[in-house]
Order: sequence, then C-alpha cells, then structure tokens
Amino acid sequence: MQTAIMSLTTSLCALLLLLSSSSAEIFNKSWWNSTVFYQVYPKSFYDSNGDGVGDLNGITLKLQYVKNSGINAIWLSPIFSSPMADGGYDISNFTEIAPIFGTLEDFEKLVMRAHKLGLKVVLDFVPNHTSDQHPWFQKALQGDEKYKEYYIWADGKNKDDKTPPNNWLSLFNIPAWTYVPSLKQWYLHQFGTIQPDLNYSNPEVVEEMRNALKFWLDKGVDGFRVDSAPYIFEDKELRDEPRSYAPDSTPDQYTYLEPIYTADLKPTYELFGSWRKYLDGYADERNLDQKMLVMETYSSLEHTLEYYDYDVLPFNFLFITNVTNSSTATDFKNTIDLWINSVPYGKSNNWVLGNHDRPRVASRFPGRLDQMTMLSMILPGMAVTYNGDEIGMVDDRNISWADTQDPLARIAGKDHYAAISRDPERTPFQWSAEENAGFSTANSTWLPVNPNYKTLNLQAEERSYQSHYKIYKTLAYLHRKEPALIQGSYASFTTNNGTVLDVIRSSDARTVLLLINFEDDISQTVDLSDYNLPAIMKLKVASLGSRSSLKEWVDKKNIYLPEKAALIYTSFNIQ
Ligand SMILES: *[C@@H]1O[C@H](CO)[C@@H](O)[C@H](O)[C@H]1NC(C)=O
Ligand SMILES: *[C@@H]1O[C@H](CO)[C@@H](O)[C@H](O)[C@H]1NC(C)=O
Ligand SMILES: *[C@@H]1O[C@H](CO)[C@@H](O)[C@H](O)[C@H]1NC(C)=O
Ligand SMILES: *[C@@H]1O[C@H](CO)[C@@H](O)[C@H](O)[C@H]1NC(C)=O
Ligand SMILES: *[C@@H]1O[C@H](CO)[C@@H](O)[C@H](O)[C@H]1NC(C)=O
Ligand SMILES: *[C@@H]1O[C@H](CO)[C@@H](O)[C@H](O)[C@H]1NC(C)=O
Ligand SMILES: CC(=O)N[C@H]1CO[C@H](CO)[C@@H](O)[C@@H]1O
Ligand SMILES: [Ca+2]
Ligand SMILES: [Ca+2]
Repeated sequence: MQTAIMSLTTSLCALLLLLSSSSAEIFNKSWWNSTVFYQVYPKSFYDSNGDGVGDLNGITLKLQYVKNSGINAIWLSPIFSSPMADGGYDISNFTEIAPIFGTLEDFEKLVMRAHKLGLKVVLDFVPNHTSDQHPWFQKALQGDEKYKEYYIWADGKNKDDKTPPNNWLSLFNIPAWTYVPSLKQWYLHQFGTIQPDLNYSNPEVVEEMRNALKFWLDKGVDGFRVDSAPYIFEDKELRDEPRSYAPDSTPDQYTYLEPIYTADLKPTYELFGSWRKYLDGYADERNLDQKMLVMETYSSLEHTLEYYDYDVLPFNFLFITNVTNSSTATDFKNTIDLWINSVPYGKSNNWVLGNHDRPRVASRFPGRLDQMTMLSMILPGMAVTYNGDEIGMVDDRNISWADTQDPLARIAGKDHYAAISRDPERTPFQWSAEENAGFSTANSTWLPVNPNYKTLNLQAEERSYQSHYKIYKTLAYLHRKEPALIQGSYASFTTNNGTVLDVIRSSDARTVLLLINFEDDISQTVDLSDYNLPAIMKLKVASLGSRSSLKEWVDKKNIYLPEKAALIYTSFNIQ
C-alpha cells in the first residue's frame, strides 16, 4: 500500500514537473563545468589512410581511447577546406571538410560514434578572417562590390602603394595591410597576408557566419571554440595605435604598439553575446543540451573576464602565460586565487595547460607534468588538455628548416625560425614504438615524429606499472565523478616557509587534498593539524617516481613529501 502511495506521489511529481516545463527548454546547462576537455590536433592525431597526415577517420578510430582516458568532450582544430597556409586557420569554405581530412560523411560518422560513447564534439571556428583563396575574397579582388564589402579596404595614407592606411601591425609581425594594385587599395589582415579580415559591420557577413554555425549545429556538434576572438572588430576611423614601449620590441613586432583599436573592442563582445543567445535559442527549440561557446583570447585579465558579462566562457590561459618552471608556491597560489576570485559568482571556470601554439606542458615544467595535470584536475572548473600531454610528450626542438611547416616560422626565416616555430609541439601523437610511433604507415609524416617515441609512447605507458598516462586517467575520472571536486569548496595556502602549495577541496564529509613540493632537491614534512581535514587520509595519486617512498595512510600532522613531488590524499569515503 505504502509503495503504491509512494509511486503515485512520484508520478504526480513527474506530472507536475512535466506541466511546469511545458515549453521546450535547454537541457544540461553548462555541462562543461566538470568536464575534461581534450584538444585534438587533427593533422597529428592518427592517420587512417597512410598519407602521412592525420584525418577524421583516424580520430574516429581513436575515440574509444579518448573515452577510456576519462575525457568526455573533444574539440578539433580546424578541419575545413583550406589551402593550409596556416595549418587550417585559413579557411576557404566554412561548411566544407578539407579533403586531406576526409568528407562530410566521415565527419558525420565521427559525431555519431562520439555521441554513442558519450563524448561531446566541439569545433574550432575561425570567424575573424578567411583564406585569400575563399571565393568571397577572390570575387572581391576582381572588384565585385558586394564581396569587396565582405572585407576591410582602405586607401593608403598618401593615396599611393607605399604608405598603408595607418600603422597597424599583424600578429605575425608584419604590417596589417596589403596593397592590391588592381584595386588601388589596401586590405586588412590581423594575421598572415593570406588571411584577410572579414567586415563584421556588414550584416551579410554576420548572417553568412551564423549560417555556418547553424550548418554544423545541424550536423550535431555540441558547440564552438572560437579562434582569435578579440580581433573581430577594429576602429572604424582607422586611427593609428600608440606605442607600447614594451621592452625589446622592434618596430616590426606586434608588441611594438598598444592594440587599442584592433583588439577587445565592445562590438566584438556584443557579437559573441548574440551568438550565445543564438545557440541557446537553437538548443531551446529542440530540447537539446546547451551548446558550448568558448573563446581563445590572450587579452589582459580585465578584457578576458569581460566575456562573462555576455555569458560567454573565456579560456583561462594563466597556467600558460603567468607561471613558469621558476614560479614559487606563492606565485602559483596568487595566480590561482586571482583567477578564481575574478570569475563572477555562478559562472563556469576552466584551466588550460597547453595548446598547439605554446611549448608543451612537459617542456615548460620539466619534471613537473603530473603536478600540472593535478592542478588542472583538482581546481574547480573544466580541465583542458592538449592531445599528447596526457602521455607527457615533449617539444621536438630539432626540426630542420627543410621540415618546418609553421608559417610564423617560415616568415621568420632560416636563421630565426627555431626559436619561434610552433612545429615542436605539433608532432604526431606517439601511440607505440612501431614505425612512425604507430601514427601512420607512410614513408614520411607531415612533420617528423619526435625521435624519443621508442621509449615515450602510449603503449609503453599503458603497460608500465606507473606512468604519466595512468596518473592522468585516474585524475580524469576523479575530476568528473568526485562530488568534492564537482561542487566542493576550494581553499589554498602555502606551508613550509612558502615552499609547499596545499589545495583543499571538500564537500560534506568528502575531502581531496593536493600537496606540491616546490623544492627540487629537498624532501619535506608538512604539518596540517591546524586545518579542517580528516585526521587520517589515504594516498590517491602520486607524481611519477615518488610513490615508492610513501605510505598508503597518512596522519595530517606529519605528511612526508619527497623532493619535487605532487601528491593527492583523500578522505576514506573516496574510492
Ligand atoms: C562551400 O562548399 C559547399 C559544399 O561544397 C558549397 O555548396 C558552397 O557553395 C561553398 N561556399 C562558397 C561560399 O563557395
Ligand atoms: C563594411 O560593410 C559595411 C556595410 O556593408 C560598409 O558600409 C563598409 O564600407 C564596409 N567597411 C569597409 C571598411 O569596407
Ligand atoms: C600575467 O602576466 C602578464 C605579463 O607578465 C602581466 O602583464 C599580467 O598582469 C599577469 N596577469 C595576471 C593575472 O597575473
Ligand atoms: C626553467 O627552464 C629553463 C629553460 O627551459 C632553464 O634554463 C631553467 O634552468 C629552468 N629553471 C628552473 C628553476 O628549473
Ligand atoms: C557550474 O559552476 C558554477 C560555478 O561553480 C555553478 O555556480 C553552477 O551552478 C554550475 N552549473 C552546473 C550545471 O553544474
Ligand atoms: C637532430 O637532427 C639531425 C638530423 O635531422 C640528427 O643528425 C641529430 O642527431 C639530431 N639531434 C638530436 C639531439 O636529436
Ligand atoms: C591557439 C590558436 O588557435 N591559435 C591560432 C590563433 O589564430 C591564428 C590565426 O587564425 C592561428 O595561426 C593560431 O594557431
Ligand atoms: Ca591521412
Ligand atoms: Ca578583425
């Protein structure tokens, strides 16, 4: 009888719920909160057809691996039609797959397989510019008025072919304007000359891009990561930018000027705010999970945080830009706290460790990769991983000029390319000790495989008793499943005269404690008896090489930390 009443009450509740949500609604709002978000660099992930370049079918074949690693969402660097003059960040058709990666059908299969495995798929969207090979720009070059207004044209200052309209510089350290003799005008490009900037003051451009978003939404994608977000709008009056007086910057370098008229302009934020609303409307009409919209920006903290005002998520790059291998425990604490305290209440958070533009995390923090993985997984918010970092791939600093692909490095020339090249962090994924690291059966690969693949590869790490990969996997599952990490409180402090960083996450009676010893050569004992922690805790994860000297249980009064070690202890109720 009682069961019957209870089930009646349950059905009534369900009915009431149904009634109260009779209009459609977005499901699973901000699902990315406690996600492990994984960047796949398609050219280097897995080559399924033996031409030496990774492809969509290759990614599909490896989705099970991604899933097994504890990851639950991926984003793909651009896969669209492109002359590949900037690794695909020069798009010639926003709704077409580049043949080198496969076909639209391959993409549909990838999304279907990913969704079957419970993985979200996010695309890299590059709205600031097109390739110069895009039909729109080609028509503009022929003087077609409609398509000319898709881009930004201006007369030279002296109405000649020598003086650009103003002093703006490109992020690729060249002038931001290129002259077209047949049109007697200059066009703007904030990146390479082959990447003309689009004119977002033109409603037709705004609509074209929205249609492109819709095209991919209709293919089932779960959101977009927006490339080069701050550079969408520029000053309409084309005013000269003032000097930055940045130390060591020469007049041809981007950093020579303060980009007050070419970056972080108000209309740029408003455009993305309108995209946020558009995506929500799309999901709402169809009862879908909310769509992600995350921005790539290396702007100041103030400008980065401004995206939150428009309900848009900015990537947090502070672990890339504001800490190094010589940062202290206090530097880390200050950087982390500054970000956490700056994110508006109730908004999602995230921690990015690396991407295809920056040296690999294992190269930036020698001997401290596990520490960085732990921070990204233990701190509140989404953890973001660049493919290969989970196995501790390092930069290949020995790529010859002949093998160099990165346009930024090619522009710098034979004598200067090495310091600036982004190829070292883009080498093929090291799957095994087989030829080409098991990445491809081709005679040669688009970038050489790092010669260390014979010892550093996934297969070896899976077989090994302890490895970066095993640590990563344990952390990824913990990050996603553990209530203390999903919704728990956060506290951090330093101990041992500022040489140890301590982070506590807890929720109800569940506690996760992270300890990092910043001393490279000295082991330490930490006394946390004054802190609100269980008296006895259990070892959960230890950085590579430190575990053998540790006990499984520890008294909070007396926690031993080997030199350079990063350790995670938990309360007993956490498995
Ligand atoms: C992009 O490619 C699609 C599919 O091949 C084609 O229908 C469309 O016209 C192309 N867009 C432009 C602007 O050329
Ligand atoms: C951008 O497009 C608008 C509207 O079509 C047009 O008025 C304007 O001249 C274009 N801007 C440039 C710099 O070409
Ligand atoms: C990060 O570093 C940059 C460059 O050193 C500095 O200008 C900026 O203030 C720092 N930001 C934070 C949030 O610490
Ligand atoms: C940090 O790395 C640089 C170059 O990778 C190296 O020269 C320096 O000695 C390292 N510093 C510390 C404190 O490990
Ligand atoms: C996402 O995280 C924010 C900030 O911690 C929180 O306020 C919000 O409720 C979370 N949303 C979900 C769906 O978990
Ligand atoms: C660098 O590459 C050259 C050939 O490309 C090779 O001979 C040399 O041994 C490599 N050096 C290192 C340190 O790997
Ligand atoms: C991190 C990232 O995606 N950087 C890209 C920013 O945009 C330029 C131009 O589109 C690319 O060259 C970078 O790779
Ligand atoms: Ca291929
Ligand atoms: Ca622009």
